[in-house]
Amino acid sequence: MKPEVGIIMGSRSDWEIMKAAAEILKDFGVGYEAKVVSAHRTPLKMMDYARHAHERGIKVIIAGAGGAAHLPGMVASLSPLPVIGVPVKSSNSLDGWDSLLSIVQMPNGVPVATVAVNAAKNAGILAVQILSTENKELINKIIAFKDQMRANVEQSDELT
Ligand code: RP5
Repeated sequence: MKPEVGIIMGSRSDWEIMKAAAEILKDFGVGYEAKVVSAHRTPLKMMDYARHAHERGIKVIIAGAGGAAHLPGMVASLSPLPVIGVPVKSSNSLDGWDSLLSIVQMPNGVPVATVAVNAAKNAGILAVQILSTENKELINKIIAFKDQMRANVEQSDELT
């Protein structure tokens, strides 16, 4: 399947969290690619990825990183694509706060749509929703997904 979503992360160690984005994209039948692209360790690769992803048919980028998480913001500064940031509570993280704040507190003009700490699944859902604005089949799948979620809650809303 042709990748439409680029999932990138600062380290292989982020995959344990970031694979939830890949799983939800698989569930919705959306093609993706997943790569390690580090703002600090491979900055030139990051620049190349951010500047050219849209030319290869990527439509949304999901970027996850922990600690001093510069990857989502730097990619957003270089790419015309929407970037969804996933703060990862990594081994070098101050409980996820450092990553969350460095991803969410972007300057005006360079947005990163930031999800909750470790919420790669939500990043995947948001990517599908962005793609679904131009794709009737995907929007119907999102409607069905929400219906199912509501039904699941309603079926088990009694507490004993
Ligand atoms: C960040 O540092 C990465 O995104 C990762 O979350 C964290 C730790 O990386 P490793 O030392 O495990 O490679 O740049």
